Amino acid sequence: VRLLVATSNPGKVRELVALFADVPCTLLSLQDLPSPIAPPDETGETCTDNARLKATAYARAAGLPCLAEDSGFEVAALDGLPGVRSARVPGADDAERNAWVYAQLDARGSRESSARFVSVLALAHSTGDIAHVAEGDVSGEIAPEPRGSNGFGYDPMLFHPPLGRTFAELTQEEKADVSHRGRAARLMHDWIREHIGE
Ligand code: ITT
Repeated sequence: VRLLVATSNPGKVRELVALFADVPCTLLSLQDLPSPIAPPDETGETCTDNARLKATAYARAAGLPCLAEDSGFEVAALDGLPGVRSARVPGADDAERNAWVYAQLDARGSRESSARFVSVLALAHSTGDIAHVAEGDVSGEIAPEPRGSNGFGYDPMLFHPPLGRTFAELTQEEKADVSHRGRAARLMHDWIREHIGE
């Protein structure tokens, strides 16, 4: 069975391919397809809506079973923003988007806040029908300054108290053990192994 890991974000591709390395499927990424697929508009109001919508759209377009993910970074002091809009924060790169979130906190007078990452993985059959959805999250504290250069996105901003480092200071394996994506992936992985034969 071929399974399309449908995300345009290279950081997500890297982590998902490692997390699903031993499912009984041949993993393909969007770059492996013979012709490009236009990304669907993420019109959902929740990460779950958008994960389902992306899995369905990419599965239909490719004619392959498809795994898609919608994730977000929720800052408590910003009432959960940027949340489902995490990829649409203004900025040319991750550093600028991190700076934008810090600027929102500074405008409130303090960088102190709890925050969390959320991941929703959706698996669609090649018809586009949703087979399974799995969620994971991880909570931490906003780091006083961005720290670390591993990972991607908002990883430098989220301090993980149990390991005493930000997510961008963890190795990919350490991050996978504790992250939102690792948690969601392990649930999805179990489901795939039960439902998809060799
Ligand atoms: P696809 O829709 O093509 O999968 P995307 O980057 O647009 O790619 P999302 O819509 O799910 O994906 O956006 C989630 C954003 O949240 C993402 O762009 C990152 O900025 C951030 N994010 C997600 N997972 C993260 C992680 O593990 N560490 C840091 N930031 C993360």
